[in-house]
Amino acid sequence: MALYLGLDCSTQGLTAMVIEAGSRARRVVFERALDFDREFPQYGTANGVRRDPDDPLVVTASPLMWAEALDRVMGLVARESGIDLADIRGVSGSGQQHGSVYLEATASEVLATLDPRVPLVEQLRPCCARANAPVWMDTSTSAECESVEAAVGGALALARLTGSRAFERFTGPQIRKFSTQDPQGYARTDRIHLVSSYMASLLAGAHAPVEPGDAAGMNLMDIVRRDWAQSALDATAPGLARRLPPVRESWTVVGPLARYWTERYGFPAAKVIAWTGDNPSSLVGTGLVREGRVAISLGTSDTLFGFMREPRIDPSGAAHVFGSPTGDYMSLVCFRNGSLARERIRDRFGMTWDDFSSALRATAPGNGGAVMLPWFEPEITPPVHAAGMRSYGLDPHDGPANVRAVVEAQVLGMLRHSRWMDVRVDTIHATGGAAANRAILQVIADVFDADVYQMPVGNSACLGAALRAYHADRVSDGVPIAWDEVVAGFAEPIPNSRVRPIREHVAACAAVGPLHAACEAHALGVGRDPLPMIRAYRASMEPHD
Ligand code: ADP
Ligand code: XUL
Repeated sequence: MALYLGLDCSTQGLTAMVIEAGSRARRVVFERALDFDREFPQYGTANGVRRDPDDPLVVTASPLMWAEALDRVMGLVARESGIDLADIRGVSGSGQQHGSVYLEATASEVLATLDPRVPLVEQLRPCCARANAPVWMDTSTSAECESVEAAVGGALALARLTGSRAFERFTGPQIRKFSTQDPQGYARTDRIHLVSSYMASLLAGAHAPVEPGDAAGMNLMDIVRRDWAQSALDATAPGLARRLPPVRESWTVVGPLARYWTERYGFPAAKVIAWTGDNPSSLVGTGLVREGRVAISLGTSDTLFGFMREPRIDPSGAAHVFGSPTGDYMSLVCFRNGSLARERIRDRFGMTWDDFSSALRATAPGNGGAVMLPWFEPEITPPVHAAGMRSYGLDPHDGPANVRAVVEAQVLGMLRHSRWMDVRVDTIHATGGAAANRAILQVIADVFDADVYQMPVGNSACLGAALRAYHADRVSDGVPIAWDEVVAGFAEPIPNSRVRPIREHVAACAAVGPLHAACEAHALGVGRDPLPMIRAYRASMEPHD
């Protein structure tokens, strides 16, 4: 039997999943999650992070908490899974992206000689050059973002080089801030890890490399060459190259599980595979392993992410391009006004979700040219700082028209702001709480002219990690396996969940696309008044004799 262990060190907790992967059986055999707040109260986290009381923009977590959680979850896998540990062939993982861990030179020796009798956290404590790891929720580096962009020739130049313009949460600007605010701490730092490469290092008992999926979230890696970009390193901090792990392929075997794990818990010397970021891992865990497939996650925020063969860049600078663990690329586009915007409209008209769905079904695609821009909160895509819903030609008292307006605006926005990917989307995997709503999925199918499938609820990042371990084990054994075959039977849509586009709806949605683009441009202050266009559209819709 071939078993693979996937781990996901996310913002709020650490999850372990064991899968059986082979020609005979394909199933999840064990899953266990540890919640940081509940299980490790001594670190004082709320939702897995700590906010600096003096500066709410600063958000961190302790790398020691992650080490302690890894130790505990490995013990639980050993004791509670009921599996024969000897069957585990590979271990990999995913981490929340962008967060960084700063270790002193003594870490190399400590990792290489981890004592199985002493808790991991005690052995690591002395080698942290910085007590706190800044995480992706930290937004305190605006000044650093500006200087990094200026030094490489502007935001677009940085996006072309690294896949993204500078973002506050990205690792490069965070490193720059640390190096200037705590030069002594930076001088003591021998190695800067991502959360992913740090956790892989603990498993292997040696400094692990980073891989292009997660390294693309640093503003430091050349997205085409998949290696550090010297101009970005120079723009960030002095002596940075020697402090970074090497960039290696996603399926790199870092080494066998360290003696710490084999002797303390009885694991075999299974292969430790490089870890990636949670979003690249979810790409695998939702089965997006070929071009034409994207996922739309309808959660608190909405995100669209998808597989790309080529490293294309969003010229507007709103989206990200990361490496894909398959060796290709992926896009990530975030829309802050997702479920919360839909809820605003639902609640304003006193509806249930069933009423909301009925309203969507009862209204015509194109909404008679009535347009909403649902920026109830400041928006990420497109960048909008001043919150406030805008509307054009929309009756504020017409509940059903407002329901259609909010959903069409969101989905047409997803299409418009993912065009730069230049990928013909034929299949969409829908996830997140609102993916339960098939009326919303119908709008997605009609706007994208693509089949939409519901994905089972589950930890797709953790599943992606276990599947990556399976893939890498096969590659390193010299029997490579196609990615479609890796995900088959695991990362598949719910049977019979397909929502097909309706031909007349597709045409109606395509016809209002330009109208929405014009309204958005006007609302952003870069376009003319769209009302004449709306009038012309409405006139064209009137029946002719
Ligand atoms: P998170 O991003 O916090 O993980 P989830 O993916 O769990 O969020 O999605 C939660 C959201 O799903 C809720 O905010 C709610 O608005 C939305 N939701 C749940 N059921 C429905 C439904 N039937 N129709 C539309 N939206 C729904
Ligand atoms: C992606 C991002 C988050 C984190 C945490 O850019 O910041 O999705 O990876 O999940």
